[in-house]
Amino acid sequence: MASSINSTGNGYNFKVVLLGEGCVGKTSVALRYVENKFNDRHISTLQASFLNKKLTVHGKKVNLAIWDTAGQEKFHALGPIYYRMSNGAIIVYDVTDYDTFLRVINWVTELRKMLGSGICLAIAGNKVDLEKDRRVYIEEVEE
Ligand SMILES: Nc1nc2c(ncn2[C@@H]2O[C@H](COP(=O)(O)OP(=O)(O)O)[C@@H](O)[C@H]2O)c(=O)[nH]1
Ligand SMILES: [Mg+2]
Repeated sequence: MASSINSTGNGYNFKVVLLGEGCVGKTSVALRYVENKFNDRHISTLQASFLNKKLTVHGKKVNLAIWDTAGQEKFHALGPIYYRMSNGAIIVYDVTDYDTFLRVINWVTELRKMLGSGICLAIAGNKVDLEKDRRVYIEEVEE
């Protein structure tokens, strides 16, 4: 993605957006990945629109901007600014909440509407530590 190289030439900038129903753990996934932290409460007050992670991939510097919602996902109203110029998206569901898995398809539809079908997309089942409360099984997900 040469278009994502920045003007100073010292690395690639990629933007990834987090999507999915409220409380599935989007903010937690981002915080765990970027700062290796976990908070057992719903972090609804997080105002920052994105977290930055610096990586080296095959010897090349990458600045990853991970965009997180501030709760607007409840209304399925993230708006064009949220999606603008994204290189990829991660749709998160909660393995203990079947409804959040059913809604993954709505998020795929929304994403395609905003960004077309060329986008790099990953789907993540979160809260796998709560195995005894699992409602979404991998066989069905793969299907
Ligand atoms: N047990 C468990 N709880 C989680 C996990 N990820 C998030 N949570 C909890 O789920 C709730 C919602 O998480 P949050 O990140 O605010 O979800 P968001 O609304 O999608 O951003 C919080 O109480 C988190 O602590 C996980 O992997 N395991
Ligand atoms: Mg959140």
